[in-house]
Amino acid sequence: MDAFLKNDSFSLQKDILDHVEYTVARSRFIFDDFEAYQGLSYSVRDRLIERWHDTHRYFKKKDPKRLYFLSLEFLMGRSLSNSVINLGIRDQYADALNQLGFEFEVVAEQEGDAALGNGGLARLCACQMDSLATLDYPAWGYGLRYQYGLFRQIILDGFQLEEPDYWLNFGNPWEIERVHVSYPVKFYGTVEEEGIQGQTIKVWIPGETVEAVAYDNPIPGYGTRNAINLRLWAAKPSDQYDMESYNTGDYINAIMDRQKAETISNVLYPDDRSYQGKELRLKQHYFFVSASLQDIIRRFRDDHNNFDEFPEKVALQINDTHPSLAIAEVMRVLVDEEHLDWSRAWDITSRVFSFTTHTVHVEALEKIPVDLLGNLLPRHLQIIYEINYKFMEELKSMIGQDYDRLSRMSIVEEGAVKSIRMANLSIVCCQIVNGVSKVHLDLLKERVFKDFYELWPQKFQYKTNGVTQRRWVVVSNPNLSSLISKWLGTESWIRNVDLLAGLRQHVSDPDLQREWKMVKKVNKARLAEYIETLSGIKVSLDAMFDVQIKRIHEYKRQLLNILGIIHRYDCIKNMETSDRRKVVPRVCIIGGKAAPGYDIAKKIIKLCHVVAEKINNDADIGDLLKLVFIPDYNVSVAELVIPGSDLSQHLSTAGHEASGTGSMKFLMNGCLLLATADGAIVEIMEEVGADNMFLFGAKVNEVPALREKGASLKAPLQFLRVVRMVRDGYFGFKDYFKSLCDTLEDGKDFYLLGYDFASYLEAQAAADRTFVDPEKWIHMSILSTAGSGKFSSDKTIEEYAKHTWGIEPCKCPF
Ligand code: GL2
Repeated sequence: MDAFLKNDSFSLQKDILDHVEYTVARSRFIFDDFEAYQGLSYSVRDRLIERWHDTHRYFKKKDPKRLYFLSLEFLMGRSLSNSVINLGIRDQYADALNQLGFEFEVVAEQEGDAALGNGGLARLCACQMDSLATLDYPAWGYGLRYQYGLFRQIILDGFQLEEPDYWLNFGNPWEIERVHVSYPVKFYGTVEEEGIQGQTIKVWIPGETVEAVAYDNPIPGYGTRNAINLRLWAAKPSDQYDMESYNTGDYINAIMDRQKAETISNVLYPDDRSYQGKELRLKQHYFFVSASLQDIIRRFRDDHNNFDEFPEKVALQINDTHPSLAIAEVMRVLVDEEHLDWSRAWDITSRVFSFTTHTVHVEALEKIPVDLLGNLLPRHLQIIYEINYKFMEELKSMIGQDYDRLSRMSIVEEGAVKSIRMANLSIVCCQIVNGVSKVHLDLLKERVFKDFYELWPQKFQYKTNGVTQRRWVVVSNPNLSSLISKWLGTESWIRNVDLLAGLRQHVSDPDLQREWKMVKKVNKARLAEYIETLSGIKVSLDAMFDVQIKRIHEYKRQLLNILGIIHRYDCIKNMETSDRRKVVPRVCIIGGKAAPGYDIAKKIIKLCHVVAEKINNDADIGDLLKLVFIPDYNVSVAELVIPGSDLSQHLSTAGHEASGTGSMKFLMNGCLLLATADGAIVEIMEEVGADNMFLFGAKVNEVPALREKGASLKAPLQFLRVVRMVRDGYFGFKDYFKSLCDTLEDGKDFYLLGYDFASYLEAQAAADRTFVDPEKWIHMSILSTAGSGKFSSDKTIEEYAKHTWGIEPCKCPF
C-alpha cells in the first residue's frame, strides 16, 4: 500500500506550514514554538492516520483473531518524538523544522504529558501497546478518556498540593474524535421477567442512559507499517436522556442534568491501591466496559453470526480487576440479548477472557458493595450471583463442606458490608490468570490466591513485565542509542532486543568505555541543568547521581532512603576534615506523587524537603551531598532523569512489589541498581548477576517471620539515632513528623526499615567503593544494558500472544 503523503523535507515543511495556517489558524509567516509543535503534530498525525487506515483495512481483510486489551489506565506521556521515531521520519522532520527556523528538541518540549494513569500499571499498558504495534499483532486498546488526568503536584513550602491536570486545555492533536462511533450505556433501573417462546427471560429496564463517544489514538509500530488503535471513551449526554423534563418546561434544569452525564469520564482516581466503593468509580468501570464490548461485538458481527466462533476471533484481556464487570456484561449480552442458554454462554465467556493481576496486597483487591452494584447494575448483580451459585455448587462437589474455604473462595463476601470480590470473579471465569513476575506468581500461589491455586494450578502463570526500548532508550537517550547501534553494527536491537547482549563482547574495550562514560556525562549535564532551573541548586557532575523516582508509598520506602541520607550527612558532619576527602560526593534525587489522601506519604515528601533544606544550605557539606526533590514527576520527567542517573534505588520491602518496571528502564540505560530482592529485581539479578548490582535487605520468604518477632526485633543504633534526629526536631516540624516516626518504633515497623537499615548502608557503601573505580563502574553499567533484553515489553507481549491470547502477527504490507 503506497503512502499518499510524501516524506521529503520539502513536503514536510509544506505540510507543517499548511497545518499552522489552516488547522491552527496562525500565519505561516509568524508562529511560535507551540504553534510549530501543533503544526508538526498534525502533520505527523496525518501520516499516522494513513498507516492506521491501511492497518485496519488489512485486519478486516484477513480477519485474524484480535486481542482487545481492556484497561482503566494508560499512561502515554508525550507522543511526538515517539511517533516520528516509530514512523522512521524523525531526521526528516528535524531537517524540515530547521529550515523553518525551529529546533526539533525545543518544539518537542512544548508537548504536555497524557497522564491517564497513576503509575507503573498504567505506563506498562503504554509500553505494551507500543510492542503490540511493533510486533504486528492485531490488537486494540480500550480505556477511558479522562478530562482530568493524574493531578499535577505542586510543592509549596515542602508540602504537596494537588492541582487538576486539565490536559486537554491546549487541544490534543494525537486523538481523533469519532462522533459517529458512539454507544448508549445504561445504568440503574429494574429487571423484569418476560416470556418469549415459552421461555422466561430477564429484561433489564434501565433508568439512565449516557452516550459513550470514541476518541481514537493511533499507536504506530516501529519498523512496520502497522499502526494500531487505542480507543478511549468519553461520556456525553444521551439524546434519550430524560425527555420528561423538557416536556414539563424545566428547560434549564434539564440541560444541567444532561451535563452531569459527562462527569463519568471527568476524572482519574488518583489512588492506585485502595478502592473505596464509590459509585462514580463503578460507573466509570461499567461505562468503559459496556462501550468497549458493544464495539467489539459489533465488529465481530460484521463478519460472523455465530457466537460459538467468538473465542476463535476474540481475546479479551482484563488488566487488573477494574474491567472485570466485562465478564458479567458478556454473559448478559449472550443470555439476555442473544438468548443463548447459560452453559453455552458461560463456555464462550470463559474462553475469551484472561486476567492479569498487578498486586500482592490482598487488601488492595477490589470489592464492590452489593448494595451499590445492585442499584447501579441490577441485572449484572443477578448474573454474578448466578455465576457464584454455580461455582459454589461445583466447588462443594470437589472439596466437600469445607465452609471456611468455600467462604474464602466465594465471589460474594458476607460481612458487615456484603460485597462482590472482583478478583474472585475474574479467576473463576478466566482460563489464564497471570502475575507480573516470577516472585509475584509465587506470592499468588502461596498467599493471595492460595485456595484457587490449589484448585486450578494450571490457570496460574507469570509474565514478567517489560518496558519498551523505543521509548526508554531510543527516544529518551538518543546518544546511548546511537552508541549501542555503533558498537553492535546495527540498529536491529530496536526491534530485536536480544541483540543487546552483543555489548558483552565489547565490555572491556577502552574505546567503548570512554564513549559510554561520555554519553553519561552529557546526560548528567542535561539533568544538572534541569535541577538548577528547577531549584537553583548547582550540582557537581563528578558526584554520583543517585535516584529514586516512583509513587510515594510506605512499602516503596522512600523513608529508608531519606534516613540513609540523614545518616550520611551526620557521618560527614562528624568526620575529621582529612577524612572528608574520601567521601564520594552524591546528588540524591527523589521524585514522586503521593495519593491526595495518603497522609503518611505526604509527610515523607515534607521530610525530604526539610532534610534537603538543611543539607543543601550547610556550607560545611558543599558538594559532598545534595538532596533534590523533583516535583511533579511524570513520564517526560522520567525520560530526562533516567538517562542522567548513575545509581537507582528500588527499596520495597521484599514481598510488596508485584514487579516494578522503573528498575528496567534504569537498567536499559546502564544505571546500576541498588535494590531489595523483590518483584522483577530477582529476575534482573538472574540476567545481569548479583555482583553487577547492590542488593540488600530481608528476602521475601524471611519477611513474615521477621514480622512475627514484633518488638523483639531491635533496630540498630545508627537507625535509632537518625530517627531520633527527626523526632527531636533537628530538621524542624517536630510535631508534624511524630506520627511518621511512630511508624518506625520497635514492633510497629511493618515495612522493616529498622531491620534492613544496616544492610542498606552496606549496599550504599559498596556503591561508593565501586564509584571511585570508574572502570569497574562503567563495566557494570555496560553489562546492565547488555543484560536488559529480557525486560523489553516485546518479550512480555510475545509471551502473552503465544501462551495466553493465541494471536498471530498480521503485518500490513508496505
Ligand atoms: C503495579 C505494581 O505495584 C507494580 O509492582 C507493577 O510493576 C505494576 C505493573 O504490573 O503494577 N500495581 C499497581 O496497582 N500499580 C503498579 O505499579 N500502580
